[in-house]
Amino acid sequence: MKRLVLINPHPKGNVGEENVSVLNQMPVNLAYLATVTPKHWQVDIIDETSESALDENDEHPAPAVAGADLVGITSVSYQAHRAYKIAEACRKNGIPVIMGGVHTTSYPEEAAKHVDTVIIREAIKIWERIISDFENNCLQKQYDGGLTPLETYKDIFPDRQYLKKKYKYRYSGIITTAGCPFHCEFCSVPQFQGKKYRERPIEDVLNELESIKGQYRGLVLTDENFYGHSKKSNERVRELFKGMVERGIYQNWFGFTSLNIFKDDETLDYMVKSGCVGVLIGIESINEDALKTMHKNVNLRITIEKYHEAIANIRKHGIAVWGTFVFGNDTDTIETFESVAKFVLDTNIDVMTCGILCPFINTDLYKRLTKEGRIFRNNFPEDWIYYTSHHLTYILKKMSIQELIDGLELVYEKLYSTEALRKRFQNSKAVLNNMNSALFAFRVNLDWQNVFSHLIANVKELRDSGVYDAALKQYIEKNASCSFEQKVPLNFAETGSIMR
Ligand code: B12
Ligand code: SF4
Repeated sequence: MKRLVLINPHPKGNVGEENVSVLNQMPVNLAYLATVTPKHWQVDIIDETSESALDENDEHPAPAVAGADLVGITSVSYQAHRAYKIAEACRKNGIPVIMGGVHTTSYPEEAAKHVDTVIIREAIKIWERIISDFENNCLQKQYDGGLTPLETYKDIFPDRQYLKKKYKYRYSGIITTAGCPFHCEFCSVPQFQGKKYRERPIEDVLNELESIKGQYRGLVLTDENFYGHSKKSNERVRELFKGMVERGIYQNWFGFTSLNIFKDDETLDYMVKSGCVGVLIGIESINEDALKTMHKNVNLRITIEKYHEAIANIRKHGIAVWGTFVFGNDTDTIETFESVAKFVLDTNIDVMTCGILCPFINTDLYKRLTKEGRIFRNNFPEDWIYYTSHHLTYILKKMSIQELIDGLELVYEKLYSTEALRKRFQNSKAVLNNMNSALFAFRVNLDWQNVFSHLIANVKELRDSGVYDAALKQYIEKNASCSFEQKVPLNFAETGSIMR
């Protein structure tokens, strides 16, 4: 029997969302590939967040990988360098490597230098053919799986059992839609999942949910945004949650959505009845100019004035609001941090997590910052490890690196000190009136306390290394004669920022 090993790489020492217990869930993409692999193959999956794919010296394939006939690796950008290292070790041992996922889709040219075969976009429809090409010795250098009509997923459920048994995951994910018609400057989703919002038939989702009923402590809807695309799509999603209630599929879950769900009491009601404990909402910023630079139109449409009402209404239903924010926009100053912390405390958002703006490869943001010569973490592929939103990768515009650190520390102190967390938990308990949701929020906050302190440590490490100062100096010298540069203060060493 031929043996396939599928790998989810993890750069050693990275502390990110994978360290949040409710987010530490199985790689559903690899579980899908396992399902569609022909039955005469034996499939093993290695998740490097739990187990290394290389030996103790990080040089040769670990025993579980060594005997494979074929290796498949998934990767978002920050995993790419590790993925290439694993690929190199496998290929040296004569094992061909196929790589797919977000990073290869966004940057296939780079991946092609490190692996035998690169897969662009989604692999469900073409995986069988790829395996057959391998068996017939005619594996191609590149395949494009295109965007899968989600009806295709009918009766194709990811093989979760194998992973659950092997790593004892308590959380999993489920696809109900894919794609996004918006075009936020920093986001790579429309680029690789397409701009068309694709919806999976409700019956199909319900059948899958039923098949795993009671097996997971929590599920994440992996949709980038499950609500607010059109009246028709809102009706569909309402039917989905109603269907869960009617079929008695009670399951604690959370998903990503936009704030505009707040007006839809009926859907919120079905959500909580079906087991929803929280919604993660990309608030990103409470500054209209910052939202404009990000092209975050979905938020601009709601208007910032409405945020308070929107958050209060979602919470009234017993659903925790998890707001995500991004710092480091060109309009952000040291004052931004204080106002975000105040906003979180005023609105009593149950969970607040944040990141530093990240120019993911080939997004509009990446192109703009590259054109402006501001990206200094550009020694690829090594530097991909910094592309997590938990590192600073480009020169800030209106802040010094010290101001970024001070601002992040202020937010930490106001929202993440043990006393602040205790108070916020009391508020979640009282207002949500739903212990499941309040405990969910508290658990995320406790885990995020650790992740957030690592994020701050990352920026301090960058400051202390002198890399940022050197990049800033170089940037200023290079641009001394251009018009943008006229705004650069001569005393940049004092302010450490491009513009004041
Ligand atoms: C759910 C989700 C998560 C979950 C779960 C991730 C997981 N382990 O499953 C959580 C919340 C934990 C998470 C964490 C992070 N995420 Co995330 N996440 C998503 C989200 C919303 C959906 C991913 C998903 O499950 N899709 C469903 C699966 C089935 O599809 P898929 O992965 O694309 O796989 C298909 C193809 O790509 C291809 N394929 C994939 N791998 C392979 C491998 C082979 C061999 C082949 C042949 C094919 C193939 O075939 C698959 C089936 O068709 C995406 C955005 C999106 N809409 O895709 C962001 C996204 C992938 N995440 C992103 C990021 C940055 C992160 C974090 C780094 C954030 C952080 N600061 O820590 C962490 C990294 C954690 C980790 N180790 O992966 C970015 C990546 C951007 C980039 N260019 O690098 C995305 C695109 C979001 C964004 N807005 O930009 N994430
Ligand atoms: S951030 Fe959300 S709304 Fe914006 S393009 Fe990405 S997926 Fe769409």
